[in-house]
Amino acid sequence: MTAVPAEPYEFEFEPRSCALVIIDMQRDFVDPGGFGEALGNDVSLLRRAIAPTKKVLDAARARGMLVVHTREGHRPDLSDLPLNKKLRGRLENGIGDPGPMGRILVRGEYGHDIVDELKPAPGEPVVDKPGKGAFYATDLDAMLHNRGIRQLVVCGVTTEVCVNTSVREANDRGYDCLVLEDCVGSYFPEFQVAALSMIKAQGGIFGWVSDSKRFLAALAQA
Ligand code: TIU
Repeated sequence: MTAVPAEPYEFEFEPRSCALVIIDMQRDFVDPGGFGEALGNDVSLLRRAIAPTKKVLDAARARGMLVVHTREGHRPDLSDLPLNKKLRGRLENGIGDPGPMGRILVRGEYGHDIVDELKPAPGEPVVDKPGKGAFYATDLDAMLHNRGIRQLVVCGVTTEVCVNTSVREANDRGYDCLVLEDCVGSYFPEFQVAALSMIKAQGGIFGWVSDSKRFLAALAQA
C-alpha cells in the first residue's frame, strides 16, 4: 500500500488493484481544427493536460498497471445516438455530420480517435462510450471487476463533463477515484476549479484530487 498526498486526505492504493483511466483524449475535443475548436472553444486549455498525462501513462505502463482509454462517439449508422443528443445545441454541424476531421464523434473517423501523444498501446482496452459517463452502455465495469480493480486514477477531458460524470458513476459502483488536476482539462477555467472542488468536498464525496507530480512520486515508492 502506498499513499499519494491528495485532497481531502491521502489516497492509499496498490498498483495491482488500481487502473489508469484516460477519458476521451480525442482529436475532436483536443486538437486545433477539431470539433471542439469549431464550436469556439480554446483547446489550449485541454491540450495542457497532454504532457503530464503522458508522464503518468508511461509510469503506469512501466509499473504494469491496467490502462484503459475511453472515447466518446457513435456507430456510423448513428443507431446509438439519442435524439436529444443529436438535437442539443441546434448546431449546423453536430454529431454525425461532416466535420473538420471526418464525421463528428463517429467511430472510425480521424477526429474521433485518440491524440497521437496518448495513443493506446497494443493490449490496452479502449472503451467506446455513447454517453458522457464511461460506465453507461459499456463493459468497463465488467472489465475492471474481472481484473480485481478497486481504484481508478483518472485523467482526460473535459473535467466537468465526461470526467465528472465518469467519476460519479465509478463512485456509485464502489471504485475509489483519484483525479489528477493537471491531467484533466476544461474549456472553462471556472468549471475546472468548480468540478475539482465538487469531487473532493464533503470528505471526498466523489473522490480525491491530487496532481501528476505527487502521484508519480508515490508510484515510484510503491
Ligand atoms: N468528453 C467530454 O467531456 N465530452 C464533451 O462533450 N465535453 C464537453 O465539455 N462538451
